[in-house]
Amino acid sequence: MTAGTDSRSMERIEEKVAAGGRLSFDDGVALFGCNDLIRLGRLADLARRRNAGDDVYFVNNRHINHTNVCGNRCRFCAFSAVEGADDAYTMTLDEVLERARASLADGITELHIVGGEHPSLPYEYYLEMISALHELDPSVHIQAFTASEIAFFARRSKQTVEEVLIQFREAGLGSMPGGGAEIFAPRVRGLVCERKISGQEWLDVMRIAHGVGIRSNATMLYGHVETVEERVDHLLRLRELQDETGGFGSFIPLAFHPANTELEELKGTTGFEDLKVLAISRLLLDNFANIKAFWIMIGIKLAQISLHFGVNDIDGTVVEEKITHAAGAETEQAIAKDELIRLIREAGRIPVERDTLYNEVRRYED
Ligand code: V47
Repeated sequence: MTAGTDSRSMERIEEKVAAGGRLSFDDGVALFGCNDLIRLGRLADLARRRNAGDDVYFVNNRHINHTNVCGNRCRFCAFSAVEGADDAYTMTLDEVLERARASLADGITELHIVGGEHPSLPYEYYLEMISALHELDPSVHIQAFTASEIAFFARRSKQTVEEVLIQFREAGLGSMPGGGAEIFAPRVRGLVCERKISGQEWLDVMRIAHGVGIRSNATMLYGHVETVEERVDHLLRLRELQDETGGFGSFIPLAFHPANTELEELKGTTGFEDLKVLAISRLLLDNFANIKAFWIMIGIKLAQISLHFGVNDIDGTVVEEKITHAAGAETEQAIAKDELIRLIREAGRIPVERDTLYNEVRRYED
C-alpha cells in the first residue's frame, strides 16, 4: 500500500461496498493509492458477483475500420493518417460489405465500426454504409461510430446531433461503441486531443443518443498524461450520466499503447495497472452492469485473470483490429469462440455468448 492509503481507509471503503453504499471521489483516489492488488481484486469481485453474477459474456463480432484518414490528429493515436499520405486508406462501400459478408458465415451477431473523421468523405458515404450493411443481414447488430464521429457528421451535414442519430437509427444503426471519450478533463484533452470534441460534448452526444433509444458503451483511455484524480473524475461523470439515462451497456478501460504515436516516449501500461483500473472501474461504476476487458489491448491471459478483478465481459472474436495494432499491440487480431469459452471456463465461470444488447445467444454450461 502507498503512504496515501492506509489499511484503515481501505477497511472503511470495504465496509461501504459490503453495505452496498456508493463510493465518493475521495474513495476513488484512495483506491488508486492502494497497491494491495489482491485486496482490490477481492473487493471488485464482490461487487461483480453482486451486480453481474457468474456469467461471463463474449460476443461473436467483427471490427471494421473503414478509413484511417482523420482531421483530429490525436497525439495518442498511431492509426490516423493525413488525407493523401502513403499510409492513408479509405475503403469503398464494396470493400466494407465484402468484409462483413466474409464474417457472416462465421455466425457473427455484431459489426463494430469506427474510423477516422475524414475531412472530405460525404455524409452519404456513412449513411449508405449503414443501410447497405443492414440490408445485407438485418439480424446482425450494427454498433458504429463514436460520439466524436457523430458530432463530426452533424457539423459536416449542418444538422443537429439528434437529427443525425435518428437518420442513422432509421438506416439500421443499432448502438454506438464507447470510443472517443479518452479522459474528459480539459487539461488532458488540451495536451493529447485538442481538436477532438470536449468531454462535455462527448457526454452530451451520448445523452442525446440514449434519449432517442440508441444505447452505447463508454471507455476511458488511461496510461498517458492523466492523473489519478482525472481518472476518478472521468469515471464519476460516466456514473452520473448513467444515473440519468441508464443507456450505457458496458464500460471498457482502454490501455494506452505508445508505439508510433506522438507520445512514444511514454511507457505502456503494466499488467498491475491494467488490473487496478479494471477493479476500480467496477467499484466506482456501481450502476454499470458490465465491465469489459478488451483482450486486444491487455492480452488474452491478463483478460482471463481480470475475470477475478471485477470483469464480466471479455469482448469478442474481433477478426481484424487496426487501431491498437498500429500502436504496437502484440496480441493477435482475432480469437476463436472455442478459445474464449475455454479461457472463461478455466477461470471457473460460465461462458455466455451474448448479442450486442446483452441478450443471451447461447450458454455453455459444461
Ligand atoms: O477512441 C486510440 C483508443 C479507441 C490508442 O465500445 C487507443 O465495445 C490505446 O473505442 N492505445 C477506439 N487506445 C477503440 C474503442 C473500443 C474498443 C473496443 C471495444 C469498444 C466498445 C470500443 O481506441 C479510440 C481511443 O480512445 N485509442 N489510440 C492507443 N494508441
